[in-house]
Order: sequence, then C-alpha cells, then structure tokens
Amino acid sequence: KPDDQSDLAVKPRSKSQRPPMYKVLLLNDDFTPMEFVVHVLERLFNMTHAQAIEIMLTVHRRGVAVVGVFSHEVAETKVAQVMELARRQQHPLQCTMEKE
Ligand code: TYC
Repeated sequence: KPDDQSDLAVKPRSKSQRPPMYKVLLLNDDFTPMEFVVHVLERLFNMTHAQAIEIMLTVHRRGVAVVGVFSHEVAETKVAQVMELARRQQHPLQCTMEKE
C-alpha cells in the first residue's frame, strides 16, 4: 500500500523528540517593591495588570512561582532581562530557570 503512512510517520512526537523546556522562576525577597515586580511581569512576560498582580502575590506568599515556560534560549534571555532591570534599580529581585 504505497499511500499508507508508516506507524512511525503518524506517531505523535514523543517527549524525548521535543526540545527541553525551561521554567522561569521568580523568587521572593523582603525589599523589592511589589509595584516593581508587577511592572517587570507586565513588561517582560506580556501579562495583564491583573495577571501580574496575581503572580506577584503568589511569589510574595509562597516564596517562588513559575512565571513562564520557554525554550532554553528564550528562558535565558528572560532571566537576564529581569536581572538587568532589577540591577539598574538596585533591587535584590532574583530570577532563575530550571529544566521542566
Ligand atoms: N516581598 C516583597 C515585598 O513585600 C514583594 C515581592 C514580590 C518581592 C515578589 C519579590 O519576586 C518578588 N515588598
């Protein structure tokens, strides 16, 4: 049957065939102003004001939250952008990434 797709061709991509994804984590601290964190989330993670407040409060209460899941390259860029904005304003805000 020449038109038949082989089982291999139609098989959904298994997890091991996809590039690994990375969680970007925001960490709580006692000094970074809440408004600054909300601004960072709106600006760098394209969140609405309401979403940004929700995530910021989750970090504030629980110590850490996932702010997004990205390819390695995009996650690295996001972490660097957060750290640079925080450094420029002299806030101790910390952002890290971890393999999903
Ligand atoms: N805990 C900070 C405060 O009370 C607010 C804060 C939220 C800081 C989230 C960092 O990732 C953070 N001002």
